[in-house]
Amino acid sequence: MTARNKIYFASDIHLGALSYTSSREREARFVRWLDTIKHDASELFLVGDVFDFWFEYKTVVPKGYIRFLGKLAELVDLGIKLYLFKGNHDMWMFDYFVQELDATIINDELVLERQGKKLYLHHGDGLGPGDGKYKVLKKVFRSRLCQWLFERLHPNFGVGVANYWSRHSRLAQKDNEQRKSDEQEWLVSYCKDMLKTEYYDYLIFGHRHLPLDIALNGGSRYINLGEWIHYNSYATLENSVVELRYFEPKE
Ligand SMILES: [Mn+2]
Repeated sequence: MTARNKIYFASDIHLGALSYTSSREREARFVRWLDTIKHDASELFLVGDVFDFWFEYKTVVPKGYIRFLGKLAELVDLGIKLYLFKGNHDMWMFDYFVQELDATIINDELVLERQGKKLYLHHGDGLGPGDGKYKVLKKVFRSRLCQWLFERLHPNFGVGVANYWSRHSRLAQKDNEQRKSDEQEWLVSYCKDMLKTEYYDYLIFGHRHLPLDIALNGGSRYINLGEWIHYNSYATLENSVVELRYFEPKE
């Protein structure tokens, strides 16, 4: 029995995305990864967009993902603490995972200290300069009224429309994301701004869909967790160091 001395971070698995077959294949891969971490993980942070779409009705949740949810339950039952961040695709998680998985749901950012390091975590949507349209949309989508109205739609229609919309998001585009200059990597700008007033050792995000580990001023690092369609990327915190890693790399 190994010690539970590692913390794991992953994001943007987008379960349900692209096609049923590709989602099932990705789910199986992610479950294999969860199997490899279950003996040494103390905490698991899923930093948003785990689902390509999620909505909880009062008595009903979306179909699918049973192996993934079963595996999460197994990890939680082994004593691993689970954190689920709301992403821009799955902001409508309410109390189902709190009830079933003892998960802590994070609405926006989470600041915490682990292994003597100060961490800042956020999915990454709606931060930094620009993207004004999305910032407004996020406020609307997250409002109780919007949720209440969506809940009134029949799921066959509501989830149908949502899935149609998801399928036309940037994930559906064929090309991988490309690294931009630091000035154009808007989360880098956001981190640099934040670091002017508060020190963090690691600033960890998803949303960018590109695994990144960028040194910032003063020894801080910006980590982007990438995604699970092209990269199978994740990060670990072990011996006070955060490292970006790849599960079952293609080459
Ligand atoms: Mn995403």
